[in-house]
Amino acid sequence: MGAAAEALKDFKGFSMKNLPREEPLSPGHRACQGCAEILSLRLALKAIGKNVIVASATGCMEIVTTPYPQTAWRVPWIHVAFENAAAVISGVEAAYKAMTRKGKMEKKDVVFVAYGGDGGTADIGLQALSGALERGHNFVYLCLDNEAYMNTGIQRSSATPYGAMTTTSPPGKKSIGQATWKKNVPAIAAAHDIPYVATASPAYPIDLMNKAKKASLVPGPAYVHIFCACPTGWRHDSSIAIEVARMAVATNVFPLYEVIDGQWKLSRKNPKPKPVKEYLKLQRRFRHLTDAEIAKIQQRVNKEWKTLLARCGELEELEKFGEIEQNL
Ligand SMILES: Cc1ncc(C[n+]2csc(CCOP(=O)(O)OP(=O)(O)O)c2C)c(N)n1
Ligand code: SF4
Ligand SMILES: [Mg+2]
Repeated sequence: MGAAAEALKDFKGFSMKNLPREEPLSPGHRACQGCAEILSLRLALKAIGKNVIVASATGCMEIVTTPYPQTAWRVPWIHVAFENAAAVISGVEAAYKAMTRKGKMEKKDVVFVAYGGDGGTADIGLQALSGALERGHNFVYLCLDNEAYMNTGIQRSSATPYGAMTTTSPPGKKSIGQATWKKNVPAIAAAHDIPYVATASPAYPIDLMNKAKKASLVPGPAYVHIFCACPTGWRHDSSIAIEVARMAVATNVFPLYEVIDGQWKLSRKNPKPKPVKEYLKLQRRFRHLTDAEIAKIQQRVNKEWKTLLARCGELEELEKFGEIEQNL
């Protein structure tokens, strides 16, 4: 049994009956109505608990929780630059280790958490993240992926999906919107051979909380990539963020899985995937897409789903999907 599996063997998981009551991130923040990013962060922190030190990259979740002189945080929280949340939490964790070893501080089960948006993770903070994962610091990294630089006005990132409209990938006569495919950051994290990697969605809140908790229990680095629907940037009604997030899973646009000690495991099978069109049509950032472009996206989603099924050893699912993919 690997180190992560060993650390998780007694973890029973949360259910509707034993949800934690604590709220490390309090109400009264200034996120937009219907924001799934703040909800995801709240759920993850609830699961991890109060005994935590949090480093926040610049981004929406920093801005909306700490308008000077107020803060929505009830736990120690450090605002760092856009690019270095993982480097800062590495330093905090190393200092804590040194001070407790020297007897200068009492040793408690402190969890070290860093979070960043997709821009702060997939782009500008990727080097700091990779370094921290490679050095093996004992910390949890939460990537809050709303698929663009929302805080500064909806600019594209490398995690923006193909075809999406952003202010720096505007669709027009010569542009279909974002021209590149979404960077697969969870796979990059997994390539560091760390104990725990997972994808999560606020549409499956208990699953999200269990994954955040597991990430905090394993020894060494853990990475959780959370799909955060953003009504403001994705141009959908503020009442449907969870519906959009659920549809991303139902269409295989954002599959849920874990990688524990290097073993890939699907969290949800999807015997009857819905066509990606069902997901795209909920959001105005995709409304300019032609049927030909949608077909191209469908093909890409199918290809990535098959790669994931193979990584997870789901050979029966892979065979069944081969029979139905032409109809999507
Ligand atoms: C070096 C540097 N470049 C640019 C900025 C401006 N900036 C602050 S937050 C941000 C975008 C954040 O995007 P993301 O990480 O995806 O988080 P989101 O706001 O979408 O949650 C940018 C460009 C900065 N603070 N520092
Ligand atoms: S812009 Fe998007 S991610 Fe940022 S606070 Fe508003 S809804 Fe949330
Ligand atoms: Mg973002």
